[in-house]
Amino acid sequence: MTRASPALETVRLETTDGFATITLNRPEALNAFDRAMKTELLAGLRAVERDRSVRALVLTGAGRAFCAGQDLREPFGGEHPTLTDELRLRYNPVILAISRLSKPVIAAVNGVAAGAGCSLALACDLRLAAEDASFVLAFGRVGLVPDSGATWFLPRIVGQARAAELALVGDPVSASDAARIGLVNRVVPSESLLDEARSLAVRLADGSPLAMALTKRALRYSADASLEAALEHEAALQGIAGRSKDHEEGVAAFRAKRTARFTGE
Ligand code: LHQ
Repeated sequence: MTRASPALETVRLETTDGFATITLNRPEALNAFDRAMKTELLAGLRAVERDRSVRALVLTGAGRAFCAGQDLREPFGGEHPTLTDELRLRYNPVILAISRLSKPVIAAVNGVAAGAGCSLALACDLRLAAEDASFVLAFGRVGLVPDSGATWFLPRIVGQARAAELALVGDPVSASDAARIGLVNRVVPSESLLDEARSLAVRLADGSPLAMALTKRALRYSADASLEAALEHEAALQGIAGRSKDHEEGVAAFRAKRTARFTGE
């Protein structure tokens, strides 16, 4: 059964088969971020974190774009927030909520991902791109610096040299080039993007929720850690995983040659 969350307008949140889909829903503005959409996206992410029946998340855009970044029609300065305030209050919490979400997040990039929309895709754990998707670090074109985590994620995903090229030159990257440089995990035909994302989400949702959460934590920790610290952190997390019912179930299923049924305990 599919459950939809009616309280949200600028994003859609649906839950089915153990995973949730959040769809950015301002197609007339290529899903550009206005204040309402940032607030509602954060609310949606928090709802996904709370819902124990949800074990993975797909993030996508309505219409022909994934997300065109900041809504450039929205005013800044004067009585309105500064860009610094906007980042601290609205964008950064969204990026942290995705990165800290205890469930894997798949960006199903259905079209252009520009500016903060590109940052949003970068913050996700996995990226599937439609053939006609593209990625634009559009910040420089409007006299801004990459934000919403782009300077942190990009070099870690594609390396310093490519990150510098994407951020400084700012040319659009096609889906096939994005796959070639490791910016996306896979390119799929546009008409099957959501089916592919959903079947990946179902596979992730069938895994151990505890192992998924701890794996995300370990990968995130290792990005800032020495090898020594990462080894110690892995050992500590493995202690937690090793005491879980999911580990017991995984081993029992292996021995019985059957599929494991994980509960997250
Ligand atoms: C838009 C937008 C948009 C509003 C298309 N806003 N309407 C910034 C400030 C504050 C705090 C924190 O961080 C940031 C970070 C950022 O995100 S800076 C980067 C902001 N984004 C951009 O600079 C991208 C601007 N958009 C574009 O370059 C193009 O629209 C792209 C390449 C995304 C798509 O091009 P096309 O496929 O040719 O579509 P289009 O340009 O014709 O746009 C279609 C409609 O969407 C159009 O509206 P209209 O009423 O004329 O049909 C655009 O005005 C609207 N739209 N992006 N960001």
